[in-house]
Amino acid sequence: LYNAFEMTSREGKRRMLSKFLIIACLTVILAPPALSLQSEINVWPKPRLLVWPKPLATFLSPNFTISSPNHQHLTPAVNRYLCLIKTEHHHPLVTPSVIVSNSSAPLKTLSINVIDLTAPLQHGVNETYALAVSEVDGTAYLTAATAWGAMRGLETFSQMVWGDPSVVPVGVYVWDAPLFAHRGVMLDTSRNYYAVEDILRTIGAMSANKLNVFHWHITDSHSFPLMVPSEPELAAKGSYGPDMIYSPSDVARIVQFGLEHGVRVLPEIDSPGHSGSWTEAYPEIVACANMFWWPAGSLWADRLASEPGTGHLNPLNPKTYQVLKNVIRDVATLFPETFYHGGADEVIPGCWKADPTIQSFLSNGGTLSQLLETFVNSTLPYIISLNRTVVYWEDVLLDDNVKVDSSFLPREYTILQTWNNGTNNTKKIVEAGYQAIVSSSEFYYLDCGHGDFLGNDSIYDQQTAGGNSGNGGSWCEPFKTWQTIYNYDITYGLSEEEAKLVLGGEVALWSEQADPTVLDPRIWPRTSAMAETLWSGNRDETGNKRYAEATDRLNEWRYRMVTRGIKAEPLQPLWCVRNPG
Ligand code: CP6
Repeated sequence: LYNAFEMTSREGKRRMLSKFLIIACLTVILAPPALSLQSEINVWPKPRLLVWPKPLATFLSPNFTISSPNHQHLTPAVNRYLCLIKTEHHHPLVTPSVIVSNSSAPLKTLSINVIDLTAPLQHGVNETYALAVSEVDGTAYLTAATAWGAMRGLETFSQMVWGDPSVVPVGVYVWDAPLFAHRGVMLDTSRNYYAVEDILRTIGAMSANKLNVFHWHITDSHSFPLMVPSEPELAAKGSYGPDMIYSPSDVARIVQFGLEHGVRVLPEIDSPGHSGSWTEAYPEIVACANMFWWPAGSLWADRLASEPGTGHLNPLNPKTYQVLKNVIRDVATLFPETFYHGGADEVIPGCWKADPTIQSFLSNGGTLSQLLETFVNSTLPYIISLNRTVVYWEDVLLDDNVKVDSSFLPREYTILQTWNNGTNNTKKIVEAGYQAIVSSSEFYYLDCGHGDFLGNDSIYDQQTAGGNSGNGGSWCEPFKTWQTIYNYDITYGLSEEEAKLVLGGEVALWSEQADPTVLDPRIWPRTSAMAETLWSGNRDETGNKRYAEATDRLNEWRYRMVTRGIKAEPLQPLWCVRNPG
């Protein structure tokens, strides 16, 4: 399917590709992606297979064009990449030592062939592509399973062009496909507001890193920034202000931008916890809206104002479901994505217990878990009826205090997103037969660059840094380095069968201490580390973690992101370039 023979026979009149391509193709057919030859071509994330036996290159023709089938979302992507490839002129930190062969014609065409143009952008869509740059006929061939795979291949090709005038390696063969289908970034737009442009820039950078899910944690206790057409009061009263509301046309723009970048936009409306912001419009459906559930006088609450009253929707009030179902229905209309994230994290017993109607339910023998079961049973079937698969945070099944019986969570329609206890909870989820998305807070939480205190004033006297425990230390320390993120094996300790239930992973940027001023450097290039681990893994051919090679390549990639308008943090001083190790 993806070998270059088909491409050459279809291009019958053109000269045969050189001998090595045949060998490369046989390698692909006989021994898929295991062995990849060392190359100096910087592509991030690293392709599963990249063969470039001779360091030959050619110039990009001034008349370079991309030929591609017409497709609603691929065509805009092709135009974007054509412009990028012609104008980028990226200067590598260490220029690959190439021979610009005079037998090679300048590269005139990138010819795209898509096998299934109808496949929609949804979980599990085939993102496979193969790319061959001919040594002789001035053409590069990109064959992709779907339009979305073609976008991945276009990105790879764009990263293979450098210099001014632009140079392209020839005699290159790439075969590529992701290890994990779900590769995401979660952004919290409730604690702080992000403009639509910030979200689009993030989705664009995700696409450049071959990430494919923008998990949008839209609402929380702090603000309700989404205009829900049938419940307009929620945003009118619960947002930070009239200029901090995402309108239906804003959402449409974001969804459209996602489609043109091969990035799904997965909405989360967090409930029943984290719903304090609903109080402004509907105080009658929210418990404990004004209750602070952490110790009085804690720095976190009082000084940093990280959490207002967390506010939980009241599962016993029929009005709750009237409002929430309107929200769910409108969200399903606004977002074509077939996953719907319902939240269900961090139900705080003291919050529900503060409500008088819930108190009488509990004193008549009811339990907190029954309350959550009532809530799930009154919403999940409705979400499924809208042809959606439900994603919940793992708490709904694994929380120590408030959780539902697994009989309330149908396995074929429920995915659990883990964030606690590293791979232990991932194992618990898949052992229970559920599909998992991994966002382990110890590895994938990007929150705090500058740290934060959870405790009392005595923290200032501590001589040693505290962990994420007890009275001292911080809820978001330690800072996760890119190496920490890169190193994490999300299916560690799972059997092969269990590992199949792990759909992939997401980094999470909670926004108590993030807003547009720090968005890019907080996310990039650390998220590139996860992007590579989930796309092609973090190990070299011998099974060793590939830190050294990855460091140079990531550094290079970071500079390219900067020239593309992403303010990714630096990894090294420039001195390292002038004094290569
Ligand atoms: N908000 C929501 C949060 C967090 C979660 N849910 C969170 C918890 C612990 C840490 C960071 C973030 N701020 N709605 C947990 C899923 Cl360390």
